[in-house]
Amino acid sequence: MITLKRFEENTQGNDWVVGDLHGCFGLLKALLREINFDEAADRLFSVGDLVDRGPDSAGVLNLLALPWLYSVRGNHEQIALDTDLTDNDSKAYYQSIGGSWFLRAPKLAQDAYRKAFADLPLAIEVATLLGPIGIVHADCPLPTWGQFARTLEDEDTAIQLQMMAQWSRDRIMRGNERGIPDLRALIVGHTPRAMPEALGNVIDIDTGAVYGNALTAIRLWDLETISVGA
Ligand SMILES: [Mn+2]
Repeated sequence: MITLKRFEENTQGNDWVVGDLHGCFGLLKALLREINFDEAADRLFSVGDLVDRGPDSAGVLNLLALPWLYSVRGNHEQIALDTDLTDNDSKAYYQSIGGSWFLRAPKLAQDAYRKAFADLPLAIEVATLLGPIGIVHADCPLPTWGQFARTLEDEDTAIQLQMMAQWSRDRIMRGNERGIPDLRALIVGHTPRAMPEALGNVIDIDTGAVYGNALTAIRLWDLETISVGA
């Protein structure tokens, strides 16, 4: 299922979005301390790519069980879903991009990982006082969020949109500053940058935690970023 999940405004606490974790869950703990995360009132959204390459990927089910954490599905979760475990080339590809933790796991565990990843939405929309904020792993593949949301309901085209939403680096490569006019901001990851980087109102918060750089979170009410590590 290719879905967009909508959240009401958080009137009790702060909403944050964290960048690509890739199994760096220890660094996430440090980040939560740094932002004084309040588990009773705050919400943590994720741009996806929770797993692969990093040390704690096998613990992802504990992360996804946290009642205050909500993630979109990144290209790495998608690859865990799509890898053909009877095909050596397919497995070799996943291995080459950090999937050995998954390939080594017992069949029952692989099934549990896949069930959890299949449940993740492709996109999240969060209401804030200053307007809606979109969250997707790589990019909004259409000029407006509204078009994207509507087109996702059409199953024939949704699969192409899913690919672009999880993989596209087109906006960042072209330096396209047009932004997404019907959102307050779009928060993405997928393309590691030295610092959080805004193109128009599209903000990439992947600061390459798994490559020894920083892990970044952005607070939704003021779009302030905080990084730990590096
Ligand atoms: Mn990615």
